[in-house]
Amino acid sequence: MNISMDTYLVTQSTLSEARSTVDVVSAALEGGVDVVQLREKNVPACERYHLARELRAMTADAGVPLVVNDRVDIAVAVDADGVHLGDDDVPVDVARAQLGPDAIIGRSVSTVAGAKAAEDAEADYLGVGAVFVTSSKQTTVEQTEIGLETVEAVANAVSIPLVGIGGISAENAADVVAAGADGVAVISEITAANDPAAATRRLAAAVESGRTQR
Ligand code: TZP
Ligand code: MG
Repeated sequence: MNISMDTYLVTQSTLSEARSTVDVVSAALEGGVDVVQLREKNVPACERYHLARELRAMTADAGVPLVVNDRVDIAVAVDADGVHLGDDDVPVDVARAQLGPDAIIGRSVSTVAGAKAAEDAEADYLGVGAVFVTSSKQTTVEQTEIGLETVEAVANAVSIPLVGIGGISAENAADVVAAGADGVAVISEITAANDPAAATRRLAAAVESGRTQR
């Protein structure tokens, strides 16, 4: 897979008081974001589909990949570039059969064993986290912080690209990349920022700086 993943925005409208998801994505695209993932866990499928269509048009204009969280059907319906899957979703090979060989299929992992399994299943990239404590992902299970050590261990164990996710900001993004991540995925750092375009640029600069620290 040959796409840049330096800065990766995961949408979650519940974390933006000031703006709609469309406005956040528009600003992030203006700031040069590399990948957009439609997440929106709390939005009904019909709304998620309409939002996906809108984001598809915007990201296509900007030449930026759009990935849909969880829902292979919505990804197919809006001609998204791919999907992002986790433990609760369909397996990577099932999504691949639906989406075809060129689709970008990402997999959330939090351990080295999970990362190797995802690579074996031919995922295209990994979302590794939660790197730091975050309140953005509400689960029934206590969210555990895997830390930079696990990012480094995963980076050493697989050869597919990986983005760190969870509690990442412009202040710690360089450390995540220095530990071996190819980029950083964020919700709140961009979504809850006063200026999402500027926040995106700051993150990109931090990623660049992390790369020089390897
Ligand atoms: N997966 C692991 S942590 C997380 C997800 C979706 C939430 C990331 O949100 P934030 O606000 O960037 O910490
Ligand atoms: Mg999922």
